[in-house]
Amino acid sequence: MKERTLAILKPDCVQNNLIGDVLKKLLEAGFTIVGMKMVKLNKATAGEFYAVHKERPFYAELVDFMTESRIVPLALERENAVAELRKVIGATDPAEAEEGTVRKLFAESKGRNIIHASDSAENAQIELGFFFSNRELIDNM
Ligand code: 3AN
Repeated sequence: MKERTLAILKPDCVQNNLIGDVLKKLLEAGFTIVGMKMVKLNKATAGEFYAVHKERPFYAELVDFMTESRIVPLALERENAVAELRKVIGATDPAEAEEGTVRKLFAESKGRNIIHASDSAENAQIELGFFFSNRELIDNM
């Protein structure tokens, strides 16, 4: 069954002119882009998005990074989208990511790691709702 998940092309992706390269990898991996926008988060909104990481030592750094510049939230669709996207992006730390993954190819560190992907079907629904209205994601407006 087709499933949807959320990806975010992070500030380092936008700053380093890698939007096109990363989108190409995602499309080659069989994802259909069903929603796409460019936004700039403020500290409050970025903090809300990453609220689950509030107690982690890197939380402030993460919020600062995600508000450095514009980002590109993407609603992506394919069979088994959540798990397949995690595979395509690779491990959080690019040094540990497998060859050919987005983070191995383009990311510089654990913090500045190019792309976010929802980690479960449940979080995908919540995170899609954070950036896209139902209306934006229906196929026949
Ligand atoms: P993933 O993005 O692979 O799901 P998580 O959920 O462990 O990774 O971490 C959420 C985000 O927090 C990561 N995308 C990364 O940008 C950031 N992060 C994780 N670990 C660190 C760290 N040690 N230092 C700085 N940022 C980190």
